[in-house]
Amino acid sequence: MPSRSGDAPSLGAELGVDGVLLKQILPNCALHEHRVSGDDRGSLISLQTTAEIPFEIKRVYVVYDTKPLVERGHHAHKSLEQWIVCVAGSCMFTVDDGIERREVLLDNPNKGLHIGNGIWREMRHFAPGTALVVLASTLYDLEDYIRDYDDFLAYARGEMVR
Ligand code: T46
Repeated sequence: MPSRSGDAPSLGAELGVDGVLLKQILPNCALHEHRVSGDDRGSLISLQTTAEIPFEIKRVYVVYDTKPLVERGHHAHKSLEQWIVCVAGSCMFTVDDGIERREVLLDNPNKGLHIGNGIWREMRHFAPGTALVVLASTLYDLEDYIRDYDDFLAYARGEMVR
């Protein structure tokens, strides 16, 4: 269930010890700044469970070869938490917990968007060459998806959905 309906939030104060909170976007969604290790050879960002990522990473996927005029997402997850890094290009995320809807621009690998459970997300305005690396807290599970917005609103209110 979404965290605001009574369960403990899946993110927040318990965020990894090295995490720097840039902005709390929704109670269960936040933008963080990564520590960048740079030298004259270039830059490196390391993300580890418990150090930066406040969940065990069970899956990693990459979204790339994105098209400027398409939209992705348009779903929520019942349980899944994700940490999203835009490693090239930029795109706009819309996140929505059923009460508030916010937009977040991901345009630099030094930002990490932590989306907790029970958040509707949409992605659009992909710049050419955009690539997202997504760290996920669970294995791929089609049953975890809520794809209908009205079902999502019902879920956010604590009602049962299919
Ligand atoms: C999310 C946003 C940010 C797999 O086979 N394994 C996987 O782990 C995933 C995530 C997807 N797929 C397949 C399922 C579809 O045939 O890859 C295809 C595209 O997936 P989808 O339409 O779900 O992609 P997005 O970009 O709309 O959403 C994805 C994630 O599914 C979602 O959890 O939060 O990225």
